[in-house]
Amino acid sequence: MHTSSLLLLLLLLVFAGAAHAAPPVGEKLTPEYYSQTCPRAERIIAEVVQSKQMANPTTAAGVLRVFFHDCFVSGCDASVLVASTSFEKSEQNAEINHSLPGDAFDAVVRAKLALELECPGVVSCADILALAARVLVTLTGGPRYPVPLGRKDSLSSSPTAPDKELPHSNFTVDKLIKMFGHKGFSVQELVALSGGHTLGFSHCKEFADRIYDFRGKPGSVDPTMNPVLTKGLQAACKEYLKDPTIAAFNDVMTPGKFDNMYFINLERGLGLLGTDQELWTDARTKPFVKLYASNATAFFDDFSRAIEKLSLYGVKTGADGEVRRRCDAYNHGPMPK
Ligand code: HEM
Ligand SMILES: *[C@@H]1O[C@H](CO)[C@@H](O)[C@H](O)[C@H]1NC(C)=O
Ligand SMILES: *[C@@H]1O[C@H](CO)[C@@H](O)[C@H](O)[C@H]1NC(C)=O
Ligand SMILES: CC(=O)N[C@H]1CO[C@H](CO)[C@@H](O)[C@@H]1O
Repeated sequence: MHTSSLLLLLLLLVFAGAAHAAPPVGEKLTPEYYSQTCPRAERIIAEVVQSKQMANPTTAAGVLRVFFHDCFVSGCDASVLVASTSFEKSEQNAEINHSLPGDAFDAVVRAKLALELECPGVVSCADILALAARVLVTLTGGPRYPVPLGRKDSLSSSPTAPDKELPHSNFTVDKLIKMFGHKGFSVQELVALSGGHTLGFSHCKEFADRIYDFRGKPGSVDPTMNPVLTKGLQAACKEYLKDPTIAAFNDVMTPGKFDNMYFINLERGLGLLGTDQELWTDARTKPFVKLYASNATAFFDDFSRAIEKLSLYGVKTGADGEVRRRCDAYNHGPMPK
């Protein structure tokens, strides 16, 4: 009597423990996930995003950033792609999304359309985004890293999560380390992933305090910024309050090329965002900046491992998600407008 109820309790505990520890029901992710059901998936995605990148060279940076945002907010589940409707607000309503580039969304939508013709209802939007990011990193000169497949698309998208889950350009290194650490990423992985800022641009408001009113003092500038860059940015951003679309390249030297120049820049005070430059100031992150500035192979190796890990963050499998028919809406149907 006693022993059997104890056994039952133990069994319950074991099962409860297992339910917590094990990944959600469903298959393990593998690069061969579509080899039977949609063998040309990868090639189709590559073709579509390559031609998009040729027509619009800002696509690569946009897709990489959207992928990062997708993964950090509730896992790599295409929740970032869901459009807000008048009935249901999505992540796209978050303040931080307001600058997510339309070209990136367009690239995914086009790839999805092509895939739905080839093998309808098979390839998830989360996998398309993950593969598109890899294709574009490689195309711009970066490493070709493995992308395990089999992500399902989310059944929800929270309009308040992005502002809580994503780093801001005014974060301290301490806050960055805490946020990445909370999600299971080391200091070294934080620095390697920050190398994504070798591509793309940031709007003036993201670094305006560094060039116009550092620490709230009008007219003062961030002393860690190279004065040549400060002068250039002050001129470029002069009208940014009137025209919020004005932006500057994250990597001022080789903006369209995926390379380790971002880290070399930091050594010279040429980081654009406060969070970029502080990786060089802070003793915990500096050694990795040094390493990646001096050794591009080390950067590519570590970036590859870190972004593959990022691509597995919080993924949904089995009944925890679905394969959306279109990337901007759940399959339970568009809500009436
Ligand atoms: C470490 C913390 C990070 C912070 C604080 C941060 C912040 C930002 C900010 C403020 C922008 C400019 C947005 C705009 O003005 O439109 C930006 C752009 C960008 N971020 Fe990050 N980011 C971080 C990490 C990452 C990571 C891990 C990746 C990818 C691996 C990434 C990829 C990008 C890319 C590619 C752009 C350029 C987007 C474009 O040109 O369209 N960022 N980031
Ligand atoms: C950092 O930026 C965010 C978004 O722009 C803003 O809401 C927040 O108040 C800022 N935090 C600090 C400490 O300035
Ligand atoms: C650069 O990094 C790679 C990969 O970690 C390593 O194998 C190589 O020895 C390093 N090169 C130098 C010159 O340190
Ligand atoms: C609320 C909002 O502005 N959402 C935007 C998020 O980004 C996409 C892509 O640029 C826009 O289409 C949304 O309007």
